[in-house]
Amino acid sequence: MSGVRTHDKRLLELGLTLPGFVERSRVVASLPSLGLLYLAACTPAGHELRYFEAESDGAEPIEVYLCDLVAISTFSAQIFEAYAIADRLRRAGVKVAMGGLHVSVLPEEALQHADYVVIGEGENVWPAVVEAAARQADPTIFRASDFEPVEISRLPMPRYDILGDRAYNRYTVQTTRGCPWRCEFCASTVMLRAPYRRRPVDQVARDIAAIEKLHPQAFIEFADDNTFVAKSWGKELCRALMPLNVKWFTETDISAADDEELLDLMYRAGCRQVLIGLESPSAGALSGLEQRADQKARWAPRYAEAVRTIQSHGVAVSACFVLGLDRHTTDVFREIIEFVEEVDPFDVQITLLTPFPGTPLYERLLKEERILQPRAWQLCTLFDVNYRPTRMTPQELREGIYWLGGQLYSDEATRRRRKGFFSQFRNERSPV
Ligand code: B12
Ligand code: SF4
Repeated sequence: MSGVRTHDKRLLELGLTLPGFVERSRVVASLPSLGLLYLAACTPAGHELRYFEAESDGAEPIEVYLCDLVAISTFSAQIFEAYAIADRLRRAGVKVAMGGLHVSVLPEEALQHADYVVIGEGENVWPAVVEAAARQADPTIFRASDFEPVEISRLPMPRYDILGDRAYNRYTVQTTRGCPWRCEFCASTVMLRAPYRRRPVDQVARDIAAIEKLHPQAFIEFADDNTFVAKSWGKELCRALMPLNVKWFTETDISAADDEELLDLMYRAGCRQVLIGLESPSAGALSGLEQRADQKARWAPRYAEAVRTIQSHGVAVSACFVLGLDRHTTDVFREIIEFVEEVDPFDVQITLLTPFPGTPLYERLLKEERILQPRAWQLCTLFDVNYRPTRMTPQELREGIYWLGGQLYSDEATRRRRKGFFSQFRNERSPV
């Protein structure tokens, strides 16, 4: 399902006027679903495969009604659109299977709309779903844990070839699955409950080469949660990517800054930007947020230096902040501006604390009776407030993101940061 989602009207309006917002939504407006391309690669022989996008208006293309079985991949923000599509398809006699992050945590909810619901990673389950559909089996829930675990070194090549000629801004490749950390609010692949795994680097290179053959000079986005946890594997990956001469973007934690050889290799291998979840500019608000080792609070005192180190190697940092953590007062908006002006990350991303279903955060806020509209999954956009913060009101939080967005994404602020990035990069490169 294409497109980005926000319901907050003021933010939508701001999105149309602030250059930084517009630029970013253009980039992420549409990416293909890598999960579905993996399923396509795991489909038993003898079936014809087609890939369709339901556009941002939630409408499905008419051709989808010609299918016998439709696989829908789900995130929370679009789940009601997905259910509506599933209901229409089933009324027309088409079988529907659903999987992905949302239905993996709420399978019973999904089973009211789909014939087959899959919990967890889809690759090894999918042939059984296809087989169930072929024999018109009754609606049921499939659990990945009842099948062989997905062997990361034997993932097939995603079927990029079925995407047709739709122009995507970027194409996604996975190099790792999961993340070793456990942030309270995290709704990423970490939710699929498998451990952190790295792919063999030659297979990653194989997948990228396949994309480049179909779409020369395509920009690659790694659909990872945290790529460079293991530094020596990271270096191996970069060495394998160098000959491909591609440009790419990924998400990683701040520890990438600890290894300058890695940073150098990343730049030489085509890494042009990393997105890093700093979450808050200082340690105070971060304490307890990462629940395994309190890692984010431990890293925070080094944030400024780490961002500069990464950027000095030519890799731009998109610094991400989550607004509305329990220890945040309205001072946080100003603190973020101060951090950003001091450090000049190339890009900044601000989102609101979001209680995604299945996360420890959702459970805690529900218990504390702080969720404003329980089960309003359409608000899981990262830009809509659906809980009561502790040290400000929901409205103060909303006003805060409008104000901060205005400050951070103005032409002038964007230009200033970019200038800062290039001067950090140049200083490193010029002979002393
Ligand atoms: C790429 C990406 C996008 C792309 C999505 C392209 C697409 N059509 O899929 C774009 C840029 C469009 C996007 C947009 C948004 N995204 Co996004 N995105 C990601 C990202 C970085 C990677 C997803 C990915 O490709 N994973 C790799 C694949 C292989 O894994 P997978 O999708 O989980 O699939 C596996 C299983 O889930 C399962 N499976 C999946 N689908 C199906 C279907 C069936 C039938 C079966 C059997 C199995 C199955 O099998 C697959 C293989 O094992 C994730 C972060 C993350 N690491 O997950 C965030 C993430 C998914 N996005 C998120 C959000 C919030 C959004 C937006 C709401 C943001 C916004 N305000 O607009 C929108 C919603 C978009 C929409 N239209 O619904 C959240 C979602 C959390 C949640 N519970 O919903 C995540 C987790 C980021 C985060 N940490 O907050 N996003
Ligand atoms: S570091 Fe990022 S991906 Fe890992 S658990 Fe925390 S929020 Fe999730």
